Amino acid sequence: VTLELIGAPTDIGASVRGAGMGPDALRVAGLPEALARQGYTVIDRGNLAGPATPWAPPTNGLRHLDEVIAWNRSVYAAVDTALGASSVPVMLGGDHCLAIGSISAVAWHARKRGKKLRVLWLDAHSDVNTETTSPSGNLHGMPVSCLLGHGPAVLTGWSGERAALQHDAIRFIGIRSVDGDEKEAIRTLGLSVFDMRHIDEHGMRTTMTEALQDVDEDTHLHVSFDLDCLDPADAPGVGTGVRGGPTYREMQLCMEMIADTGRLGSLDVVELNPALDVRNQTAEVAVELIESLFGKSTLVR
Ligand code: DIR
Ligand code: MN
Ligand code: MN
Ligand code: MN
Repeated sequence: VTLELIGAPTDIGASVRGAGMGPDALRVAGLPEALARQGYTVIDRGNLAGPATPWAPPTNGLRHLDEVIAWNRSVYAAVDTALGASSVPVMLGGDHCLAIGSISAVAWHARKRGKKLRVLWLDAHSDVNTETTSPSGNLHGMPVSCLLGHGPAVLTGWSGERAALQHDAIRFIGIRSVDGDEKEAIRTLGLSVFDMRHIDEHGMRTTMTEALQDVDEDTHLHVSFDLDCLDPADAPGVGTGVRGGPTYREMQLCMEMIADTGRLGSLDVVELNPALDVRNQTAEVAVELIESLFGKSTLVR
């Protein structure tokens, strides 16, 4: 299996600056070498280029829309190329708005291959705002809406269908910060959310068994890993940390159970903000979790 690392160094959709340094912090923490040690062929495609962040206020409820489109076009093209070569794309953000391009490309390929798509959205936030509901205008809070076909028209339909994802293709894990209108959207859209209360009451093992139900040999599994899913005590290097997330150990189990399916076909690693990190700790934690996601275990290999 060949893994293609695709750096997307931008904070274009974020509320805090610094996520643009994420890809290089992951490299400094040894991500390419770690995956190569596990026996994968690793191609580091380097960093994509794109517009600078103007740090302008939102217009019509959307901040930096043109730049967000430009970055996502580049991400789409790179992920599309990787999947076309039968590689596993690993998109290194950058903020979470980049999942629009990444998952749109994944959805296109999954459909072409006749695969069911299952997306695991690991996040403190549900990212299902739109330009009318968003309290901030920041597009990193809206990618799920765009992928479901409800965002601004210019950011939907990239997969060849209005909605890249059907509402039942996505599972949210670790959620604990949901805006008022997002709660409404989750209910009306019928989204499957395993929030922190669910993890507290049932444990990560049961939660992941539920989230991975019906994943089979015909499934393309995509993981969109927002590092603020983790408790900020373990992962302080994020722009919008929220207390009360999964611990390092719970997240390791989550990754191990995903690996056990053998169906992981693509990955986003987003919202790492080295400007807010402590001696690159969050990047190092991310590398360890990604190793587990790609099958590293204590007793095998
Ligand atoms: C908030 C924050 N729900 C917003 N979202 C974040 O601006 O839409 N997503 N931080 O990762
Ligand atoms: Mn997110
Ligand atoms: Mn988040
Ligand atoms: Mn349950």
